[in-house]
Order: sequence, then C-alpha cells, then structure tokens
Amino acid sequence: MTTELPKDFLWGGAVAAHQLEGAWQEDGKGVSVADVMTVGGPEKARTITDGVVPGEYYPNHDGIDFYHRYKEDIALFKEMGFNSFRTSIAWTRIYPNGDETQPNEAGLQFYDDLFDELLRNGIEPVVTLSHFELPYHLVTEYGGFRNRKLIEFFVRFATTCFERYKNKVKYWMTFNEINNQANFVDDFAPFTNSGLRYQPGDDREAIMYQAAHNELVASAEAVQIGHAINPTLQIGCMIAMGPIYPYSMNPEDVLLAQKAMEHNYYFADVHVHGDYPATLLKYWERKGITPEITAEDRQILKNGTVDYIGLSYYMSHAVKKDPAKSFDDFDLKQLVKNNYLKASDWGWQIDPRGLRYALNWLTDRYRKPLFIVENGFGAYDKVEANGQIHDSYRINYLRAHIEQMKLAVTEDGVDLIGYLPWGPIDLVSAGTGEMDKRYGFIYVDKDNQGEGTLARSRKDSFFWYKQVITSNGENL
Ligand code: P53
Repeated sequence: MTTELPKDFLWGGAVAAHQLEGAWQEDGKGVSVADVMTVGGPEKARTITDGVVPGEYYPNHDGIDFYHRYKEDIALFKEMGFNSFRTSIAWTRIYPNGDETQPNEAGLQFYDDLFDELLRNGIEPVVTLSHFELPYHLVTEYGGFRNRKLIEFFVRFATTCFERYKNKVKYWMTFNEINNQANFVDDFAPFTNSGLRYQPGDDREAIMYQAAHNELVASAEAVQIGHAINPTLQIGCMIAMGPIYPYSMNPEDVLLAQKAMEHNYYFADVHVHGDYPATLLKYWERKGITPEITAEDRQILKNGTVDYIGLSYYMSHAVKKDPAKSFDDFDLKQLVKNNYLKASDWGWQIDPRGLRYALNWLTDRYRKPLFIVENGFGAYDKVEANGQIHDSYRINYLRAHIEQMKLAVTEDGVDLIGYLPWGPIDLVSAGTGEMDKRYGFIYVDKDNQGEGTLARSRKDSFFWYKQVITSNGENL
C-alpha cells in the first residue's frame, strides 16, 4: 500500500490576476468586470457599478501591486519550496475590450516575463484563462456570455495564449468555478462568471443556462485548439466543489441533496463527458427552459472534453426538504446550517472530511485526474508588536485538509495532480473585496480601505507550509 503522495506531486499556491496584480490601466489594459466592483463585507455584498464611478473605492484597481512586485513575491514562494503556482491571464491585458482582432503586445510580454521568472525559480506556472475578469466592454456591448459572439472572443483569447505560452505552460484551465452561477439568485456569480447583468423580470435561470452553455462550447473549442497547438498540454475545467449533504436520513432530504448536486455539478458532466445529463434535459423540459444548442455545438462539446478536473474546496453545504416546495423549486439560497461543523467568520463551514468525500465523489463520477487548485481559510490576522503573525487557525485548517487529501490518495486511490492553496500571499477577496479576509502565508500590509505600505512579511504558516512541502506532505 502506498502511504505517500507521488514524488512529482505539485505543491504551491493559487491566485487570480485581478485579485493581486493591480495596475488596472497599465500597458494598455482594459476595464474588467472586477474593476467595477466595490468593497463589501461579511454581511454586505459588493456593489456592481455602471462603469468606474468617480469617488467609489475599487480594491482590485491596485490589488497588492503584484504587477510591479512579482519578483520579490516569487522569491518568497521559492523560499517556501513551491514547485508550481497558479495564476490567471487577465483577459483585458491581452484583449482590452475583448472584441479586438489583434492582441496587445505589452500584455503578452508581461506574462512572458512573469512565467520566465517563475520557471527560473523552478516554479511551474498553472494558468486559468477566465477567472472573474471578463472585459467590461463585453458586458455593455454584448450582454456578456448570454451572447454567442463571446464564444468567438474567448476562443480568440485562448488561442493567442496557447500559441504564445505553449512551451512555458503545461497545465491550463478554461473557466474558473464555472458552476458558481448555479446560484443565479444573487447578482455576484452571474456577473463574475459570465458578465450577466439582470433586469427586473428577466428569467434569471434560463439566461444563466444559455450563458453557461456558451461558455461550455467556448471551453470545448479551446481544448481542441490547445491540443492541436501542443498535444502535451493538459487542459482542464475548474469547478467550485462544495459537496451538498442531506440534512437527515429522511429520503426526501437525501433525494434533494442529490438533485442539488446535479444542478451544481452538471457543468462538469458537460466538460468531461461532452454532453448534458438526461436529468437536466428533463428539468429544462418541465421548466420550459430552451437554451439554443446547435448540432455544431453538440459536436464541439463531444470533441473538446477536458484532460483533468481542477477544483476549489473550501466548505460543504447541507439541504433540508421543505414539504411546501417541490424538488424543482430548489435554489442554492435554501442551504441549511450543518450542526456538526464550525464556520469561519464569513460563515464558511469548516469540513476537512468533506474534501476527502469530494475527491472520491468526483473520482467516482468522472474517472479523471483531479487537481486541487484552491483550498484555504479566510481569516482576520493580528500583527503582533514585534511584527509576527501567529496564524495557528490557518495552519490547523490546512493541516486537517491535507490529512484528508492524503487519505483520499493513499487509501482511496484518487489520482491527484497537486495541491495549490488559495492566496499564498494576502490578496483582495473575490466575494467581498476585502483585504482583511486573508488567506496568505505572506502578510501584505494593506487594509479594506486600501491603506497600508504593501510591505510583505512571513506569517507562522509560512514556515509551516515550507516544512510541509519539503517533506512532500509527511511533516504536518
Ligand atoms: P473569497 C464563493 C464560493 C467559493 C469560492 O473566495 C469562491 C466564491 C466566490 O467568492 O471563490 C473562489 O475571496 C475563487 C477565488 C476566491 C476564493 O474562492 O470570496 O475562485 O477567486 O478568491 C476565495 O474569500
């Protein structure tokens, strides 16, 4: 029996361009959807403004200035022993408005320089193409991904990136957490995933399914093109994996949990199997949802299935059947609290065993290699008088999750490529826009209002994670 992780296991960290680069208007960069979102809080959603409004504070505009400081930051990643690092290519640096036919050379050069710096330090770049940073112009001019035109724009962007970086980047992902938009009740996910702004009276759900379909086609087309450019590229999807448990052993709860999982994870079915599950087609029929899906689309989906599944894992959820509601009336706002679990200050339920469960669930359903490309604990940190940061809560969270991840590999036989915890350096929260919801091993001196020196310092978790990597996960 193997009791160890594979020798070539990838250890590192994961970020997204818009959450740390800053330099929002530098070297020809266009305005992205992240550039028009203000700061919120644990109980307060971010506001999506109509364009960039003077006087509003937009935390992504400056991020943590990674654009100018990446060399210093990569040196710290190397010190921790990273052999890989996930980031995204900001679409708006390459195609500032999204609908140009020629890319912006200065943007392409930035990622050449960034990837070269990583590779020089023995760190393999892992790249997401679309991570909540669609060109804002595609929202105002085209209505976001509800419009089929965006398939062409995304494929052009993806092709440019594959051609340019085909010898520097092996692992790619097309759309980050494509399934967040299954929660179409809130404005956040449809906007960040797909550039959707809903009007009163819109059939939010139907529009979401159309947008997601267009993305799934765009993704499949990109997979085919990427493989044609370099057959050794590994191109995956990326799913936010939060397993949904039944509240009780009541078969009604069990069936509802299954239905909720199907609604949340059908995206992966299409990415992996190249077609829609029968249960979703039946659901559409009952609801009168009729997305435009052409014969050509079906062919593209079949021919562009992914090589692996990238996943984020932060928490698990639970559902309880409301006798007054049918299974079809369910939406993701109806989750209930799990009394067996504690939660973070942002209400995210801490469930290490849920990670083992999730890895097994995905393996059973898809039989594909998995890649944990996000996991972590957003928390408030306290800087001591001597500058140290004792983040034992973060270490405890990560240790418990790595233990369960190892069991999934060594006892359950899950095929796992690597583990890239979220935000190895503090960055702007996607959900709330806060700086003080911190994930990092490296502290960044900047607060929710944007005040601070941007100085970097090592937290206790920095030294802990270094030892984890050095021992290939043995020394936790
Ligand atoms: P923040 C919701 C649920 C799970 C993951 O999230 C999510 C979200 C959106 O907030 O996002 C992913 O920053 C995402 C990252 C994000 C990270 O999780 O809200 O891929 O961009 O920063 C953590 O605490």
